[in-house]
Amino acid sequence: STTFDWQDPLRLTSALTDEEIAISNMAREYCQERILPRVLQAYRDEYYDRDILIEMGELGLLGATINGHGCAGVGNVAAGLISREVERVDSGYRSGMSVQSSLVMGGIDEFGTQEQKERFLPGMAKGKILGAFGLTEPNHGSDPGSMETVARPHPTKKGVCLLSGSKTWITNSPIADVLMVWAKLEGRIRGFLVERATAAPGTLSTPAIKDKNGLRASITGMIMLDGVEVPEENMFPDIEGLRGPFSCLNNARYGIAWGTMGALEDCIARARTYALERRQFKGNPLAKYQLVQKKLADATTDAAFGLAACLHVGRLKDKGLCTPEMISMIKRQNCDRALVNARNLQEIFGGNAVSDEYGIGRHVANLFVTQTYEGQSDIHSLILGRAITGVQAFC
Ligand code: TGC
Ligand code: FAD
Repeated sequence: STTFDWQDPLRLTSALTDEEIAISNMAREYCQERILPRVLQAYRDEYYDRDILIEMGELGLLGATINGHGCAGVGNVAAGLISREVERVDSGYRSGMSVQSSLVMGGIDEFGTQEQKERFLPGMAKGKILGAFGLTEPNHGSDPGSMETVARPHPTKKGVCLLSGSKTWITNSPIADVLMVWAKLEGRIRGFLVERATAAPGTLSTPAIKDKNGLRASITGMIMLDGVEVPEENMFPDIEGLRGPFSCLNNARYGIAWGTMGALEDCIARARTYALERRQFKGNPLAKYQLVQKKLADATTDAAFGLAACLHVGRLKDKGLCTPEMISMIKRQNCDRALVNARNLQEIFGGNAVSDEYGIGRHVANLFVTQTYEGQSDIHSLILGRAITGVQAFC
């Protein structure tokens, strides 16, 4: 067709394979029919329904890019399209999925032993084993290299480490079965798979952080470790330093770039409907006014450009040609543009924007979080600035 489609302005669909379109449609149907009806109450109650991961597992949406171990083995573009559909409903649901898929399953797939992969990945792919990723600490967020959590060799038990320290703002931690904890062993950052079921009483706690004003449909907490015994078969054997956690983050940040465009597309659709229905001044719909049209034009353009960039980076990623800086670029740009546009579109709703029934305020609050986690936007500016100038500006 040669007509303009405001829901797909640059014809992203024309650049997708039949398989990618089928996966996207399947994810959309699930998200719109099964999780959209739950989100308003979940957000009000600050409740994360753990069954969502089981349902996603049944559809093959978890760890979707991983080959084998019960995972779907799809390409990076298909995985991005899944994130977009989940976040079209709510960033918190995409968050729970991202942590499970990109950070924890992705980390185990990339750095785990064969035994670790076989032990964790099939159950995680089904959503039966739930994961959390513990990097951020109370005193070290943007600068995880300064982390204080330590692993010490057990004084008497050979091949066992004792983990002590605390992690905060950890998605899924209160309900996770396996916590991927990054800690310093002899001064070097190493990755550990801490299993809740085997931790001695009193050594591990994962309190929830309540009363959030964003991402309320996702569960967030701390990880408090006080001499948790972790056997060496639960440590990643070969990866040392920040390259471990940052490699996991590359995949998750890529997914956020797609996801935030889904949230923005939902804001556009809601604002367009409202602008066509609401009438002010001589019975005219708000959509007739030029200032309102500009808000819709800006947001629709940014969503289309953001998705085109994601598609391009996804294709490069499939060919092994994607760099972390490309991911910083699309993560930063898409989170920033989604947040700015969502805030502008919120104005179209006038006072009704304040009612949670209209959905727009929820996206605005969530998108602030997406701009903050996995590297706040200014941190990604500095990553790009370093790559452009060769001079590092972090400290
Ligand atoms: P720097 O000197 O830059 O690097 C240290 C080592 O790491 C390697 N590296 C990477 N490797 C793979 N991919 C990347 N993207 C990498 N970036 C760096 C680097 O090559 C080096 O390796 P080696 O072998 O030479 O040691 O480290 P720095 O300490 O100067 O880093 C600065 C900075 C700002 C880039 C970094 O600390 C940063 O990105 N900060 C942001 C922190 C962050 O993103 N935290 C995320 C926490 S997890 C989370 O938020 C999950 S939310 C999930 C959800 O709910 O959806
Ligand atoms: P800070 O590092 O204190 O930064 C505060 C501000 O200062 C930011 O704007 C930052 O850009 C700026 N700043 C810092 N340093 C510089 C500098 N050198 N130059 C210029 N500006 C600078 N973490 C996990 O490990 N796992 C999770 O699952 C996880 N889930 C999260 C879920 C939620 C809901 C939230 C809110 C956070 C989550 N995080 C998680 C933590 C998140 O990654 C951190 O909040 C984020 O990395 C920022 O760290 P910080 O909050 O300590 O902010």
